[in-house]
Amino acid sequence: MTSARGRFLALAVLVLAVGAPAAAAPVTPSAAPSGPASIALEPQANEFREVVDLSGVWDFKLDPADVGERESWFRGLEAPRALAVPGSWNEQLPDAFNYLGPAWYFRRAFVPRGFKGDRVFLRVGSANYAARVWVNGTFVGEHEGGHLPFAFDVTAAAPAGRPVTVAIRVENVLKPTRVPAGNLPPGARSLFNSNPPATFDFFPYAGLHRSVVLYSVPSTSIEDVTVKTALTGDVATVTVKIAQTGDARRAQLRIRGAGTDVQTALALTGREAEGVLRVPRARPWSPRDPYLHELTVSLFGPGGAEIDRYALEVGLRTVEVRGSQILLNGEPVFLKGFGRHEDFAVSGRGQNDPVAVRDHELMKWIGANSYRTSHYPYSEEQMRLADREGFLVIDEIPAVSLHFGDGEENVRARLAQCEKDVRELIARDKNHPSVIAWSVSNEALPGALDLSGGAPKAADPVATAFLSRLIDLAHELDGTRPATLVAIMGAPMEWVALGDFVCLNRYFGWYTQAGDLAAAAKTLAGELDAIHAKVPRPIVLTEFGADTLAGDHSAEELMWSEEFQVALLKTYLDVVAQKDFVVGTHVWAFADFRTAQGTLRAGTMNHKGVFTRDREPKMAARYLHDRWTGARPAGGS
Ligand code: GCB
Repeated sequence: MTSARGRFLALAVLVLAVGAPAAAAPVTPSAAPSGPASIALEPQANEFREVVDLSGVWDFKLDPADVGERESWFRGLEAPRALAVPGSWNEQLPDAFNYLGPAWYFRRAFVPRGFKGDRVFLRVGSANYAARVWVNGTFVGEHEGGHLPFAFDVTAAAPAGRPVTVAIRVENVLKPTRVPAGNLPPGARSLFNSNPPATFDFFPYAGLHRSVVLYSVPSTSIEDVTVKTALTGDVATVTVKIAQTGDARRAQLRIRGAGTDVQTALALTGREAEGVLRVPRARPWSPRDPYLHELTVSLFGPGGAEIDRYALEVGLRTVEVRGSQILLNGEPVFLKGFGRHEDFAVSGRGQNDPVAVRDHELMKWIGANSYRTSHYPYSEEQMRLADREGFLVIDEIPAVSLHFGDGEENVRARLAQCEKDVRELIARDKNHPSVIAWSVSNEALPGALDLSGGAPKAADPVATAFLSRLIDLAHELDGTRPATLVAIMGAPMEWVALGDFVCLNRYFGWYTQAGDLAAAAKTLAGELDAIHAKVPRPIVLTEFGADTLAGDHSAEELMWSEEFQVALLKTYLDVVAQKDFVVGTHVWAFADFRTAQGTLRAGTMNHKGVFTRDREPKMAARYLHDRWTGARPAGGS
């Protein structure tokens, strides 16, 4: 048993530490009085809280000479262009497709009078990759890392009942020290030789990818809520830990739904308190019945009046790894689904709710019950969709293609960023019933890559310590979910063994043994057995697939044809059906997606989608639908 795993099991019986506050990069003290604020609770509107969504068309300007800050562009942009938020700039502006340097967003808004007397925050859902923020010309803070929110207290900078300006400088310069990395020095390991020089197989879209909101909370308010659920017989125990800002002395917890209405009072003597709600005849959450209860947390003032409230949708469920199985509510579960991307024409990586809804509908149609947020955290809206539609999500930080051969300093910088990502992800997503596991990396790269399926080489201890640290951190922050990492073909066994369950990406029959599916089946079967013999834990096949040009057909099942994609998926699913320790299959990928330019990617796209980029089904979609919905018997896989 590895130390990471051992520690997880020990931690599982301890009370969970409260979600860590957001850890944005430190800001220049003289310029930013308040520092980063907690991103744990998504802003919501009710009698005590207000939200102003600044989505829409903003002023925008590229800053290739990086003069904006010196020339005070934060006060307004001369000759601005129009750009939609949320949305990447790369496909909205045809001349900026490959541009990843600094650019400025600016807009005017109004701080509602109703914000008076409250604390006011500006929250950015995702800025890829680094952002610096000004409100009414005052620098309020900065943040590194795409895909996760950050917020600043702007009460002083944005008085209620007055106009306000918001300026955000965003850049996505690819650097070896970033996560994921790019622009590696010559000789450093990278799987791709692409333009832009990413180390990963998806386009490095840049910009404000999710909403920017101004919101208010009362001066004494709920800052964080952490929910843990347990099931004993038909009774659910809901343990709720709250943190407040201010000095309320009394709180109330209430859970409603499925004929239940249970509440409990909570005495507060400091910042944090914990209470337990018992729900008799509980209706557990599951993919088959994704029922959500409403949990409300209220704070009361000295006179007994309610002064703040926060509502959360809660699923009563448990997740556990036991032996070679993943258990949901105590029952073995098989994960059927996909690796996906937030990717669509024109909006790029920008939050696109209609596409997210269609994706979840198509996944339900096809018979899927699970997906991985490959290769970065998805929008909060998607996580709520997963909760209500009943998907089992492996929630991943942006640590794709980690490499370790470019010196201690760079490795240390990436570790710090990964740790920050793990903290921010768990702070944001810890209460979603859909999230069944944390993934702390995808395809970390060994020094020497061997794709043959033979015995892997020994690991670089620095890399093992890096990955192990991330698994340990996920366990420290959340004792209720397994943590894992996704292993590339040929990854050292030391890495494969770090997760509470094993995740493998395999491309036999495509990148190796090209077009030979009989050989691929043999290699896959042998390798699964060999890995399970060494690491007797459940295995999820987190990627397998074939690039497929929609409309390309061949009776001989030739590579790139729709027939070949069906044949490859069938080959893998048939092998898996013989291995009861394989508890999940995620096809790569749900839909075709944009990549950087390179010789491997025709049309600047990865074509391994079962759906095209505009979500039309390839033959494989019908095949999976028949197989996964039981229209064609095929074991549990
Ligand atoms: C992988 C990566 C994924 C790629 C995929 C491919 O192993 O995890 O990001 O897109 O292979 O299609 O090559």
